[in-house]
Amino acid sequence: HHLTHHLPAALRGAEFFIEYQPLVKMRDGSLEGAEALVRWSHPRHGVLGPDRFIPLAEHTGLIVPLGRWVLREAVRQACQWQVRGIGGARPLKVNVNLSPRQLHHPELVEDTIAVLEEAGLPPSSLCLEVTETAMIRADENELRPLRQLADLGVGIALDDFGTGYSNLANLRRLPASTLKLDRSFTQGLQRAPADPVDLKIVEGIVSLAHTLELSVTVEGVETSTQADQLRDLGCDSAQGWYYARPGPPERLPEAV
Ligand code: G
Ligand code: G
Ligand code: MN
Ligand code: NA
Repeated sequence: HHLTHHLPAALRGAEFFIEYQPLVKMRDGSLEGAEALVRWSHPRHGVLGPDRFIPLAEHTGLIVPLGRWVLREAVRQACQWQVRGIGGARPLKVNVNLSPRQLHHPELVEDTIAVLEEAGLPPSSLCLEVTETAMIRADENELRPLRQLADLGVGIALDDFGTGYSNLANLRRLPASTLKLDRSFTQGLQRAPADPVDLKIVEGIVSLAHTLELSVTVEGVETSTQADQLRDLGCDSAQGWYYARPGPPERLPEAV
């Protein structure tokens, strides 16, 4: 694949950039932080989304240096927001996606600590997102680094939750602090009143999450109808086009 071929040079040549999508507290609509989403500004193909190159980077192992670059860049950015007092009294957080391959990397914990210390960002201002599927597949050895980071105060989010067929009892053994409800659930709440079964399913997941002391973030909120229903169902935070699309870091202060 020719894109695969050009990944290393693209990383050296700084062709990647990050957009940030706001995360909003549902209770009062305030800005809580943002998810870092990487893009590739390809000299010939234009801007490529992560779905075009993350799987390739995973396959070749380049995801490790690329992921490290995203982490350093996003942490540095969060630090700038905090220094400039954006988001008011509560310090803004940044969410960074981790690929399964990065979970297996022996230096994940050291690298993450080093990046946080270098920038001077408190660990609690960083949240690492790992897909539910990757988490379920992880064995104790692979969960240990996440647990170490969680013990330091780093948030761990179960991304795309509800698509991975978790054994629900299994959730107890995961070092997660947040469950990110997949946007397929949000889509079920497009109309009001929504299908009562769809409502009950979300209600059940939120209740289970809160019992396990996990906060719930909903993905893919596109309308006020969805936002209102998800807030009433007890979801804690939200992300989606209704609030803001992913954008450059300069746009975050006025995003919400
Ligand atoms: O909004 P967007 O099309 O950028 O996101 C598509 C997918 O790409 C999301 O599921 C997100 O988890 C993933 N993604 C975005 N940025 C990164 C990244 O830096 N690392 C990894 N591993 N995945 C990412
Ligand atoms: O990590 P994750 O898969 O959740 O990455 C977010 C992905 O979802 C990105 O591709 C982002 O552009 C996309 N996205 C963010 N908000 C919305 C939304 O409100 N609706 C839809 N359809 N996609 C969204
Ligand atoms: Mn994500
Ligand atoms: Na996701």
